[in-house]
Amino acid sequence: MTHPTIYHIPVCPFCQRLDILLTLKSRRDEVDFQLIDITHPRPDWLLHKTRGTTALPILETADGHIIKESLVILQYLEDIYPERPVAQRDPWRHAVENMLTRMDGEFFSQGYTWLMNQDPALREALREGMLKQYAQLNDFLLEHAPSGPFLFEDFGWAETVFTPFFERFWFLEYYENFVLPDEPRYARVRAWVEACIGHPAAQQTTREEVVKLYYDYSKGAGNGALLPGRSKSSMAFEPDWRDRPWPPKNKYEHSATDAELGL
Ligand SMILES: N[C@@H](CCC(=O)N[C@@H](CS)C(=O)NCC(=O)O)C(=O)O
Repeated sequence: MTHPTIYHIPVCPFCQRLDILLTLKSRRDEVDFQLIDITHPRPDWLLHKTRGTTALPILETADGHIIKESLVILQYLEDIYPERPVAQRDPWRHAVENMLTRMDGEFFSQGYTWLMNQDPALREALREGMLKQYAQLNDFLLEHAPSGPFLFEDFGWAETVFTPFFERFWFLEYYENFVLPDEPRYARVRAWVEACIGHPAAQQTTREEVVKLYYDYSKGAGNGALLPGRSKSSMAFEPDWRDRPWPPKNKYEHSATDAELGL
């Protein structure tokens, strides 16, 4: 093997981070990307590589070592392809982007928890929780990068980490009618989100793909799990999402069948 190999799941936000970083470095073609179908149990050869863990992405180095965790893999790629650095080199600037990067976990969990919620009574609290996350990002950006749109001059490390979530949260617009209110307290983060989503290196997915593939998540079934009465997950490779209809939006009132989802 001469190139590193990344084992990844389509539409996985953590996997998209790696694709974005490599695209920024113009190194996308130097890594082999191997798709894994999340709707089937992991194959034995893959479990052997991971010593039993199932989360992806993982990277296999050219000499056969396995690296797990998207942020660790990002750093490895940054180190082996040091030209066109994406992370900041100045210690203070690097600390700033790391502080922002560390806010990714709560942001991700809030969005996915809301998407997977099945209790309409919790909707308002989940919406508030999501707004709080955006307000925290807004505050951070106002302190460290008031003029923007990015944290520093260009789309960089923090943008690579967050943009896949901004794009996944199209599912909140669709299934939860969530829009960031047009208010000054979200203006800075809104400019950041828009600039991130519009960047040429972050075009690996679309609103339509996210909305269609994440239908089952919106009904509470994550990671390719099967919902009652269904024989196929919305995360399945076939039929291609482009050939499927848009799913029903009323997740609290209705459970779509395979046929309604074009599966
Ligand atoms: N902290 C991990 C999270 C990776 C993760 O949760 N990946 C999901 C796909 S989006 C996954 O593999 N889920 C299936 C599983 O864990 O078995 C990272 O940053 O790489």
